[in-house]
Amino acid sequence: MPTTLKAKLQEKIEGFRPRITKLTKELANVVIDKVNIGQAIGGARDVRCLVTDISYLDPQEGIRFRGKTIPETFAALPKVPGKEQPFVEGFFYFLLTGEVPTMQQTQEVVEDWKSRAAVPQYVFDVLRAMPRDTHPMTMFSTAVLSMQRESLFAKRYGEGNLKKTDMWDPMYEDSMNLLARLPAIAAYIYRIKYKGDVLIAPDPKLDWGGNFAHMMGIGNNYDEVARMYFILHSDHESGNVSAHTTHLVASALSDAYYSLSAGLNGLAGPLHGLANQEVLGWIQNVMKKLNNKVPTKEELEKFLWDTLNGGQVVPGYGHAVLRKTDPRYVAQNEYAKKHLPNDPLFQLVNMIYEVAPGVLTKHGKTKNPWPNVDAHSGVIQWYYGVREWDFYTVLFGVGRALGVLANITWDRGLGYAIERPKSVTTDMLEKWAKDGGRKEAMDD
Ligand code: NMX
Ligand code: MLT
Repeated sequence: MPTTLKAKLQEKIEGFRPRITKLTKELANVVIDKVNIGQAIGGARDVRCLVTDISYLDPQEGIRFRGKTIPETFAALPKVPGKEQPFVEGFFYFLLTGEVPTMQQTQEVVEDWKSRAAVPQYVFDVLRAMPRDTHPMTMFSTAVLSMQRESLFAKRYGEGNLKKTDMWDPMYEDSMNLLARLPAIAAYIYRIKYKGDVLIAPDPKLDWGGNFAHMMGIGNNYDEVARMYFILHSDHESGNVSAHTTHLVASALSDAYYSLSAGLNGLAGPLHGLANQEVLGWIQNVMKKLNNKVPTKEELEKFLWDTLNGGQVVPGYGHAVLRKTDPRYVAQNEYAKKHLPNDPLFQLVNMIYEVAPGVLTKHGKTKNPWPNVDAHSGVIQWYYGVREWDFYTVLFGVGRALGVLANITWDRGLGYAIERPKSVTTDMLEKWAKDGGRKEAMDD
């Protein structure tokens, strides 16, 4: 008997298919974008060639999950009893189906994930075999990949009779199994790396976010931070490196384990998810240079210029799509105003917000001088006692898994093709530049 979530997902996928069939069979030649040389060399920026209905990023407004802004999303979802933040389980139901679940439907996902949460012992053995100075993102990605032997998708595909229209089913099962296990894996990495190998067993009474906080060993309402953080980091449409990589790898019909592990490797880059650790490193460096004195605005301005003149980026600022302050930054800022208003690091982050956009604008390179999600996330973690900042990207990764796994489940539901853009040579670009453009493209 499928759960409500699975039955609802099947209904949604089947209802959606005729739209995709019409678009690919009858309307495939409708032009939606053109590509220039700058975009071909410059990371395909702004080229509209990916499709997802799970989230959409407007450059001015920021992210909407299934059509809802961040405040609307948080307001709509069922809350954990006695808490302010929603269940992550209910949020996943919403991402996957586009419908806000009832409390009962949410509880069903809570129970479903609990029933799948046991992490195989060999995963812990693999982590233990790794040198303890290995970056936690390497450990996290390796742990995910090590479980690939569990893939139901790979098993069903290997049996030779998995129909294309049925592929979403084992992809969904793999995604649910993976999600259920990620909090325990992430907390295990944290505890063996930084907490003297003293492990904390899961508490079967707790929800996904609550159990994560419990296994991390962090109290003082850190469960609320965990829920907020995972939801905020979940999805940012399809073109960012982690989402795109996960989608790309899954497009070869690689299973969810291969795909998520690949996406996490992309997230581990300093221009992407690692920026949250870089921000804390940057701030600590400033404080160290000032013998732990809080900098003045003038001192801060000088440090920003030193970073830029040293040929480095200011971490946590700028974005490939956004042209305003990231609403994920705003959401965290509001949380911090309420729960840690007097924290010196929070005050410093606010001061950076007052100074950095002006400096970046004067510097004149970035198209967006405003902060992104990573400018804020480390500060809240630091306040709650998670001070090992090289762990921060793992937290991003646990959250990002929600979005990318929902996406690849839908990819299989809608039968999206293997991804294979066309490359050209530099000689070709130079010739087309001389000709005033590629003739065939201009004729279209
Ligand atoms: N500090 C200094 N220079 C910057 C910054 C920044 N924060 N942001 C962009 N630039 C530079 C960029 O390096 C590029 O220089 P060049 O022409 O010499 O190559 C120029 O400005 C134009 O870049 P943009 O078109 O504004 O940005 P792009 O879309 O290429 O890159 C980021 C977007 C996010 C990679 C870039 O803004 C950046 O490196 N930011 C700092 C790192 C960061 O916070 N990353 C996290 C992003 C969010 N996330 O979680 O993934
Ligand atoms: C993300 O959340 O993936 C980042 O903001 C990067 C992006 O969207 O390009």
